[in-house]
Amino acid sequence: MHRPVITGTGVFTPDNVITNAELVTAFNAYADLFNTENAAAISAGTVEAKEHSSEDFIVKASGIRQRYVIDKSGVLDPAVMHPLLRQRDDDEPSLMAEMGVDAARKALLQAGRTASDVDLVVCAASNMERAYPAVAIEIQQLLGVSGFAFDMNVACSSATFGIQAAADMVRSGSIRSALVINPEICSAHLEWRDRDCHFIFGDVATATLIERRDAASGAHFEILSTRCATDFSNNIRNNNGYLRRSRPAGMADRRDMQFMQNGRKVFKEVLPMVSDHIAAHMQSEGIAADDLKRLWLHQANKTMNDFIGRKVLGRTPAPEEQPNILQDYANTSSAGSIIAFSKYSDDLAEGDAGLICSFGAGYSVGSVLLRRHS
Ligand code: CO8
Repeated sequence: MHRPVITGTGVFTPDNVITNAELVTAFNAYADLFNTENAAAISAGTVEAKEHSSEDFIVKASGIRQRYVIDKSGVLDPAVMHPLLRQRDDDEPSLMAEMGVDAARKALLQAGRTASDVDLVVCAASNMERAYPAVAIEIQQLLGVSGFAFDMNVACSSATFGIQAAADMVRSGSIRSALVINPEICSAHLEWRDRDCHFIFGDVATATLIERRDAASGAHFEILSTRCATDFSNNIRNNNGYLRRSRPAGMADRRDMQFMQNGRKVFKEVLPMVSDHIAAHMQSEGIAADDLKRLWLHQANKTMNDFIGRKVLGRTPAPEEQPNILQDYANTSSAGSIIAFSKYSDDLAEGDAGLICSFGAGYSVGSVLLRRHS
């Protein structure tokens, strides 16, 4: 049995930022346009008028101040309201692969490794650019990794579930090391025309390198244990999929083919699920609240994270104990907790324990208990 460790992480951040001010200006122009175009139906009561969005609401309800996106021109055009992404030739790297390769190279560099040290690539994300061939296998080829690769999807929990799969394989000896890569193009499955959710998501890619402890040359985090759980719910759902063509006509732009959620219910149901999950995981490993030096939580909502932090530690965590990145990146689905880990873990001391936890659609929750070694 080998002891799995995280030796490197990488984050790819798109060049384009959309601030809340820009987002709300575009949304409100779209709403005005919609209301003008549908004035007769709105006054007849057959179509509902669109209400304006507000910066104050967004910050108060979520803590989000801006988001990075691959394309902002389409998102901010009131006549378009979705990203405009060039159709790539089959011989070019696909977009998810390109983002994933960038993050993966940064993780390898941090660990002082090359592609030849890696046996497995997992592309774990909440949506895939195509059905097949697997994006992971394309990333494997672009990096020059031998061995094998596969895609997996557990929505927001994809990264932690991927880390569990990779860590178990390292532990058993079936692989030496794995890259778990999370390219999230959330902008392409977000409904930018719905004020209830248009502010929630952003684009990013993260990568985590998992190796055997005896191969690690520098500072690293030992994966003490992982825990995953799921419980079916329709409260976060997207009905897009390959059966679309087989359905009756008129289904090209249906609301439920983009991200749908009942945010209030998610908030209420997921909070106890996550708090209980983390408490049970820590208890089973004999880690007390006082032993935990850092919580790298899923980045969906600041109030949600404040609540979980208080529940887990039994007191209000200091900002550095539970770092948030959602104010800058918004919700980046599976990548959020890994961005927080990547940016806020270097300062931990030998022997310090920390926990990564992601949660979301499924419902799903995954946690990874770590110990720092220098
Ligand atoms: N501007 C102004 N007012 C608004 C806006 C807006 N933009 N949006 C809504 N309002 C109004 C509402 O209409 C409502 O008005 P009224 O009281 O008159 O009905 C009022 O403001 C309050 O609205 P809510 O009750 O909806 O507000 P909340 O305080 O509940 O905040 C949140 C909404 C932020 C969505 C909150 O409920 C939340 O964060 N919930 C948890 C969400 C969560 O964690 N979801 C996880 C999803 S991520 C995931 O699993 C990944 C899925 C795959 C990735 C998808 C990528 C696209």
